[in-house]
Formats: sequence, structure tokens, C-alpha cells
Amino acid sequence: AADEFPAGDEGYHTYGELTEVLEQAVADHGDIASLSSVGDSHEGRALHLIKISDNVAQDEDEPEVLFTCNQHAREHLTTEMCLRIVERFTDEYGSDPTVTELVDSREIYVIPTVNPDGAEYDIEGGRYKGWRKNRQDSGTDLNRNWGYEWGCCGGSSGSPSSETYRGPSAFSAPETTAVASFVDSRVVGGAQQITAHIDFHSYSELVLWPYGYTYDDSNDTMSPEEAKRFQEVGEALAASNGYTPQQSSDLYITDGSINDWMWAEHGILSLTFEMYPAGGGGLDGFYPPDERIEPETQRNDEAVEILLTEAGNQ
Ligand code: ING
Ligand code: ZN
Repeated sequence: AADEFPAGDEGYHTYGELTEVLEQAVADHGDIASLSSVGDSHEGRALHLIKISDNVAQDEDEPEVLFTCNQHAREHLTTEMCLRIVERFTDEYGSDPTVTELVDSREIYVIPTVNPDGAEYDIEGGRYKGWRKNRQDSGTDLNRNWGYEWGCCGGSSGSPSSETYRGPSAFSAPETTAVASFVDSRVVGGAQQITAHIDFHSYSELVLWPYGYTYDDSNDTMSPEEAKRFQEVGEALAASNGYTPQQSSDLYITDGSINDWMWAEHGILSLTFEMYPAGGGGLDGFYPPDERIEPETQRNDEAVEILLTEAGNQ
């Protein structure tokens, strides 16, 4: 779909367009939405953070939930997923009862692009490059750069030219550092406020949960009960969107992923969604036509509601 770039209002958003839409959403809904950033990318782009809640300027004692998108540059559909969450939970507030109840009782955080440099590079010149990594040196795979069991076990590479290069050290990428610092900052009075998280990727139509670094389904940092909860929540989410649920190491071993860090360091119920299409698309699988954006992001509306609800069940 290279001929559909640059995207219009109905299509994929460039970083500049995304920024404008977020600024407008906050301007239109200042009572329930605020825009800040968790830091800057390697090339200096703001890593936007949107907070959505009633009394948005206050830190209320409500379960907090985080949605992150676009760690991988070419997975542009995920940015549109995060944008849909922002637009839905602002535009539908006061008219949709479920949205209203969740905005009133939760603090929702959305980071629509964790890798804006890579995403802009991928579309530069109007031709998709199939780029995955960030834009530091020859590129780091952000989802192999997280600091729990970094580089321990497989599924990442020490070669800078690899698609899954883990970087020279854990959190060597400014993007992972910035998101991690934000999550660290949500520890208030010794308790992590964020209780649930989805990191959106594409593609394969999967719901994945940790651990990725080990085939063990439980160990000294995840009890059998906790593993069971991941599986139950993962299966409920997958029942709502028709994806296939599995522990992430059952797909393949990966070390240094965001989910492993979120769970091990913060006890956050953290899952990955692999969005449309299910498979067989090769490089095209990363570039569904504009017409797929609405149905394939809408497809996750219920899953997002389930996770927000689950966030209140400790
Ligand atoms: N897939 C994910 C990846 O980072 C994944 C799958 C996510 C594995 C989380 C382990 C943990 O390789 C894509 N498409 O990026
Ligand atoms: Zn990905």
C-alpha cells in the first residue's frame, strides 16, 4: 500500500499528524485528557503520553492501566490502535456508559508511538522499508532492550546488523529508558499504581503473556496462581477478538521484552497483542490498506474494556 502514503485523515498518521490529533483531542476534552511526554526519542521526537481520567489533573486513587504501541517501526497499525483508544475514551465519554464508567474509575495512560524515529524512517520517501528497530546507530530492537534477564536466553542478537539486536546494554535505547522511567515513577508510597498493560504489535492475531525468556510456566518470580491468572485473562481477551492465546515462549523464546520486565519488576499484568493479519502476508502483513484500520482497531474495543475492568481485580 505504498501508494497510499502520505496518509489522509482516514488513513495512517505520520508522526506530525498524530501529534496534531492528540493536541486536538486534549484541546476538545481538557477535563478528562492531558498530553505530556515520557521523554524524547534518539532523534529528539517527544514520546507522547496521554492520560485519560475524570479529574485528569489529579492523581486519584484509581487503578492505572497503560497501553503502548509501535515499539516496532513498521507495525503502523498499532499506532492507529492507540489512537483509537484515545479517541474512543474521550469522544464517547458521557454518551457510552461503559466508556464513562471506565474513565470515571480508572486512570488510562496511552503511549501511541514508542518508536517515532523508526516509524518516520520506515515511511520516508513514500516507500515502506520494512524497518523494525529504532534509529540509534544501526538500530536496536526495542522489544529486546528491556532490563529483565536482558540477553540471557535467546531470541535476541548481539550483532548490530541483526533485526533483533538487543543493544550494547539493557536500556541502552532512550525510548525504552523513557517508558521504563515513567512506569517506575508510578510507584507511589511503595505501590505500583499501574496494574495492567497491553503492548500492541503486528502481525499474527495472537494474545501473548510472559514469560518470554523461559519455557517455564511458573518459577520463583511467577507463582502457579499468577501464571493461571495470565492464562485466564489472556484467554478471555482472545475470546473477545478472535486472536489465538498463548504464553509468549510457546511462540518463540525472547529475552529483553517489555512484558517480562513489566511483570518481573513491577508485578504488572502485561500482555502483547499481535494484530491483523493472521499470517501469510510476508512484508505486506505490516501494511494493511487504510480500509482495514477501522475494523481491525475496533475489533479490540472489547478487549480493551476487559483489561480495564480486570485492572481493578487485584
Ligand atoms: N512480535 C513480537 C516480538 O517482539 C513477542 C512477539 C512479544 C515475543 C512479546 C515475546 C514477547 O518479536 C513482533 N511482531 O514484533
Ligand atoms: Zn513487533
